[in-house]
Amino acid sequence: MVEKTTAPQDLEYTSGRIQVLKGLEAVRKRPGMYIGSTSARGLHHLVYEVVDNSIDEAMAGHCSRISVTVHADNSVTVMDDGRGIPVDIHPTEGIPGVELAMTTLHSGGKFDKDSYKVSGGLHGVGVSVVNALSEVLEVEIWRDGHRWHQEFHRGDKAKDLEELGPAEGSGTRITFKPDPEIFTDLVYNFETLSSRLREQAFLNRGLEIQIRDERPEEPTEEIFQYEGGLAEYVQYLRAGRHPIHDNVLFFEAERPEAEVALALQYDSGFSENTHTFVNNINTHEGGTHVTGLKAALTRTINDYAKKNNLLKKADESLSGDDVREGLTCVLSVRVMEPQFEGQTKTRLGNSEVRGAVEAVVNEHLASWLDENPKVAKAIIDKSLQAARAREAARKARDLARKKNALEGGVLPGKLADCSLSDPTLTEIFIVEGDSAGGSAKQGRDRSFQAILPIKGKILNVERARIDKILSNIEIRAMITALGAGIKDDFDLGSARYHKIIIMTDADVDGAHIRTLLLTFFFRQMRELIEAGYIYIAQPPLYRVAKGKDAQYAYSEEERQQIVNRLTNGKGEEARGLNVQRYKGLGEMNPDQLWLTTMDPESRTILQVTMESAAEADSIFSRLMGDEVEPRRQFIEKNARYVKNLDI
Ligand code: 0RA
Repeated sequence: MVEKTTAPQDLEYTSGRIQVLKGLEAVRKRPGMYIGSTSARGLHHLVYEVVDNSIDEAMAGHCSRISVTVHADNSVTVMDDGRGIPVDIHPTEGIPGVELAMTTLHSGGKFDKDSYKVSGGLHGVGVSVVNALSEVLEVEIWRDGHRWHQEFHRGDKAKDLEELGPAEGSGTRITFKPDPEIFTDLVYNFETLSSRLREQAFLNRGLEIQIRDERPEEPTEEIFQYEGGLAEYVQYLRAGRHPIHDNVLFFEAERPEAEVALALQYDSGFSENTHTFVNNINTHEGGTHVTGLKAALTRTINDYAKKNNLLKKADESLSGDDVREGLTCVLSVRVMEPQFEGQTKTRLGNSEVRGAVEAVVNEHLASWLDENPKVAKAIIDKSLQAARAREAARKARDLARKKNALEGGVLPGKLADCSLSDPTLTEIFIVEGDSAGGSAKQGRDRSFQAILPIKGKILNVERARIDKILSNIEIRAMITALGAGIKDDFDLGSARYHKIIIMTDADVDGAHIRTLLLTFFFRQMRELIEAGYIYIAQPPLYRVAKGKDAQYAYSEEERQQIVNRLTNGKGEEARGLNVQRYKGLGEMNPDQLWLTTMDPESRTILQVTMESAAEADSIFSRLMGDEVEPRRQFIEKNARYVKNLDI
């Protein structure tokens, strides 16, 4: 470090450097603070962080192609055709710009905002964090006719910046290998990466993003490039549902507070699919921009309906939920200094953005409705139907409440409740079929485990409207057992259990029922998923026994391992070996079910989380919409999907 003690400005840089050094050490000490976690989620975050830098370069108008390659050893290369990271010596730090970018935490504040901009990544931590958490990071730069190279190990410079020779064009290539000392999971999931890159391609119209997986014997490759941008995104998200108008509404508008882009389309379905972004970050938790959007939709559609005498009664009006039924919508906002709030820092807090979004949506939606009276009429008819169904459902609910109050018993008869009532201690198993339900009731620890058996296929909630959902017996049993209401009336604080464990057979039917249940929770009780209350039980596939020694296998590999262990490598043919395949939960006796699947001491359960509501949503739509083929494909590989939800 250069010693300078005279000018106050230099003092600042000196102390700045010290902070920097502490910075990268701090990243390795507490990686979770910077990338969220050191499991699969954090691992994937490294890629997003690097790609976000290239996307910034694209947003600045200097880059048109980005490629991401996962190599056989799970190292990753991100390459772009941008201007290339600067290599000249920084005037005050005395090192090349690229070295500064790679070794400096939060380089943004201290340097010229325009030329050393930090990325808009979720945590906004920049590429130095990726460097700190990589065993090796190599960067290659094409710039001003030269090719440059530099290498780092665990955040430390391993090689000085070196000129490799002449070059044509410009760009940056970063290759990093996540550090096994840091990450508990080192294997990239291709689906996870590609869905995120697809989303970014939709948000950045025209940008070409290529992803390549070199791990399989036959490398796979996908290219995402959408000239239609958000409008195309809406069509992708709408998936199998039937649109009620052909053209997607799309507009872009600029205001001093924010740049706003919106695309929307209505379909004949009953769900709402709104996805919102601020500076390309998915704002799962909503925020001021979403408030502005909702206010504008409700107001503009009501105004149009009144103005054109489409409401029957003088006092009839459409609620927010009514005007959003069957809506697929993507809102993308760019804000100069976004304030992110909330648990996962995905809620926009800037109050000035609300009015800006509301104003531009009011204006553009109103003229679109005026110009397309047939479409407007169809949307309002649909909203009116929603309003009437909602009213009918409310009446039915009131009636049901009164009936319950009269009869005294509130909980469903099929529920075998637990004796404890503290929800933080209790769990409920939702079990497919009465016979498995019986085993579960006998095998459970009744102090804290409740059992709710449900019959066969529950109602497909994606395709049913609220009044029908509420009249379904299985669904009603579930709602009352969980005790927290649904949709707008949902109250997480009233949930009667903090673990809700879906336990279905390990076969195709079981997978289907599990999907239906997940759809139900996703649509009607999303907060349960967000709170991490939903789990999937993992019943074993095999029981392998030799003499008194019995073990359970949860996968094919495990079965082989156990067989080899029990037979000293002789295999399935060994004498006295008994391999039983479980086709359903009902084949296990209560003790076995307890031991393998229910006992917190010995079981494994998968927590269902929502890293990307957008992706989960499109999967659900694809599955539950009108098209049959995607559903069939899904069900075939369903077990994998549930694991993916975890990332
Ligand atoms: C700051 C300034 C300039 C380029 C970049 C950053 C840049 C960073 C990354 C990270 C990945 N790819 C990138 N491409 C560019 C250039 C400033 C100039 O040329 O005037």
